[in-house]
Amino acid sequence: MHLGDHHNTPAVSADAHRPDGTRRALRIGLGGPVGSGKTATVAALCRALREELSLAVVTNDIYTREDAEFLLREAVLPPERISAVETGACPHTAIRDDISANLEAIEDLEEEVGPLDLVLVESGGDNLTATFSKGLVDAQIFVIDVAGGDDIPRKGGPGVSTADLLIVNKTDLAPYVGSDLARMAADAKAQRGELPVVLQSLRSEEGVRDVADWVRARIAAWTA
Ligand SMILES: Nc1nc2c(ncn2[C@@H]2O[C@H](COP(=O)(O)OP(=O)(O)O)[C@@H](O)[C@H]2O)c(=O)[nH]1
Ligand SMILES: [Mg+2]
Repeated sequence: MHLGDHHNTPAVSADAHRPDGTRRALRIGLGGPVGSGKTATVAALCRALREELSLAVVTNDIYTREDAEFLLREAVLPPERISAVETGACPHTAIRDDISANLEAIEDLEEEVGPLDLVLVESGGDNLTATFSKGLVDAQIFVIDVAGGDDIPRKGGPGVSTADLLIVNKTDLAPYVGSDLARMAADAKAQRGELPVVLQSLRSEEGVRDVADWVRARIAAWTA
């Protein structure tokens, strides 16, 4: 289910080229609370897009490499296309303030397996306030889920209100946790205006389809 216009002008960070003059990959960040489905969405996007795009993933974990290991186990991409950044104590810092470890991981991927069309950067376990630096990613997706409480869209916060795409994940669980999807959609719209919202269940047949279409549109705008 799609709400709003998904053809907004991309927020493109300043330098679209690598030092050697070639166009770098479009970089999309995925943030949101622990357990909302970021890694599962990354895995589904890799499966949906890997035949048509050259892609790679950077994960951020606090002390472990669990997200990267999950993606490796699931074999969503060849191992050399998955890179893990261990962020230490504060996962916000690595995507917002000191982004050097992430930038280095992306540049290494571009060198080793490039040219790349797309790099997905998953943030480490964080809360509702973490957003990516515009120096690190060109667009950001914020992932929340229906089991986290249906008042989250109403409460807002920078991720919910300003991310380029908001995903309300796990709609299959709504009946079990008493979440009102229509209300979540309306609250999200009130916070976000024209910015798009996708309600999805990765357990359904459509799965990540709407989000994959949104990514395709961003890639088309990036390479135009
Ligand atoms: N029922 C249901 N479970 C999901 C869905 N998406 C992800 N999950 C599960 O939710 C848990 C947390 O997902 P994960 O992607 O690891 O969350 P992350 O911490 O945001 O990266 C895992 O057990 C996933 O299999 C969904 O759409 N529906
Ligand atoms: Mg994860």
